[in-house]
Amino acid sequence: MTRFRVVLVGCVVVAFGLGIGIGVVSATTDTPSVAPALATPYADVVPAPVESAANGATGSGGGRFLLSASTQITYPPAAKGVADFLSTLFRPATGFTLPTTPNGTGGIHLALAAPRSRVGDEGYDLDVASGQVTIAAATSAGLFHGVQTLRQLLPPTIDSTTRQPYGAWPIPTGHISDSARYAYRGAALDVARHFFTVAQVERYIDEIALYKIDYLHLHLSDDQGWRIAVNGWPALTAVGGATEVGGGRGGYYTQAQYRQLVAYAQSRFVTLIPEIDVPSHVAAALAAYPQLSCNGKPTSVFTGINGGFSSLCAAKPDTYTFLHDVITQLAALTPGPYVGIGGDEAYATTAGDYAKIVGQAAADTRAAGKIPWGWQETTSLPLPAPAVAAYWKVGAPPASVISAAAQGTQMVLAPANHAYLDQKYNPATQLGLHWAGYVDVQDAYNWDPATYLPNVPASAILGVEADLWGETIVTSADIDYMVFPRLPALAELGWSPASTHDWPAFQKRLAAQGPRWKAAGVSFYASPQIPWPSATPAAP
Ligand code: TNX
Repeated sequence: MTRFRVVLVGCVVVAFGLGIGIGVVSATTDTPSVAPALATPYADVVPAPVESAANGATGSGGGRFLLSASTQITYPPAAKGVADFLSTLFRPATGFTLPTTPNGTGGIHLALAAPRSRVGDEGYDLDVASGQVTIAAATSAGLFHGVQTLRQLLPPTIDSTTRQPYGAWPIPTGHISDSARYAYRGAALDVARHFFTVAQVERYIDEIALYKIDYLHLHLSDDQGWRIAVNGWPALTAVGGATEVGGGRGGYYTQAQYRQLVAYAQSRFVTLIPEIDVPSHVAAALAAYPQLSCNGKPTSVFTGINGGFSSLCAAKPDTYTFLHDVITQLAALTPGPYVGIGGDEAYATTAGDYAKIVGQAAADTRAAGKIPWGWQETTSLPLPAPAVAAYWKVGAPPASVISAAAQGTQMVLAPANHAYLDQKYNPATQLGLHWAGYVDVQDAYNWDPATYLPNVPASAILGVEADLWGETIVTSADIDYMVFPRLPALAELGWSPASTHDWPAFQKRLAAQGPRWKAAGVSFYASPQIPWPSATPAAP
């Protein structure tokens, strides 16, 4: 490896031998060479930006910005959170904690300057010149998304979890202008079937934020577990939280821990949607409080994987006290607009009882100042607007979905045969289920949310959601394997304009993510549909 001398001048690293050296020497240090630049980073960004163009050579001798230990981040005070995030983002790989300076210019410059009329609430302009990187947006969320793009313009080893031997990291010069197609780009994590700790969920938030996902829907209750403490109902967690699929010890979040998750997600511009599932998928709650079932008989906890057999009792006043307490407390923990009330697969509930229970859950949600988020089955009522219904089934939409959408229900698209990340990739996949078929990355990518539901206007589509159900998912490595590479495909459907949709181009762009996941220790499925760089190991 070539070693050369780096001279630290105030806040600028000056590297002799690179043609950009000047200035007064304040300190010197032996530093290994510049990390190898990427050949086509602007063409490889996922999700695809609205517009992007490289405008410089990628080799040595110009056409690049060099990131080093003394690259300053300059920012408007309102974007301090983004500056702080960026300041330590590359520390594991580089050892750098980049200095931050409010109100300055130079270095990596964050600006709340781009007009909202052009980049929207979440878009940004990113300009890389050899002397300064500028990210401009109308909001801090836009700046944050610009930072996530900037990461992908750096070499893949910038995401390493271990220190790399480079003193400077090249970003080829160029420009990106970007904005979001849909406001809702969701991921769902099922913490009910198997419990995931606060640290595991935070890790997942970081993974989804890379691809500009902005909602994380947490499935907090199901037959196999109740995962959130509710004041006044201690057995929900003491009994219902102490189990999981297969009979493991389960777990739950205290309200303080849940608040910690909310704050962590907010720092990544991800909004949490807490979901409790009623009137079915409630065996854990019934094991804790038998009076919520119609026969009132004690039941033991459930550790299998079938669903839809349990039901709250529509005739019992306790049911409504329970719903009110749970929903009111979830709403109080939630800064975002939505609280999830479930509503799927209620095979043990009559249509009339379903309407009473789901109708009351929705009313409680609205009374607590939130918009009810339910599965597509809730369109049978339908819930009065504003309401969100998530389409998950395979096949043509039932009439209730079409009429609810016409009456103002906003649709989130999570069709299982494209968007369920718990479905196996192929018959050899060890993890996952396959009731919706096998879902490889091309299946995840090749559909258009705007035209997917016949007779539902594009204006009724709030966005897309990639759902990881947890029946077979036990570890963070399991999460990674099922989520990557499909989540970026769905994230791109949510973020990128339809005009960029192109499977051959996506195959190539996704391939460039492989070395990043490898560097970051993400155990992804190396689908044979993608031309991974040869250093990436083949799929098992
Ligand atoms: C269907 S999606 C379910 C979930 C399961 C999933 C497994 C939905 C609304 N209900 O309860 O976990 O399939 O793929």
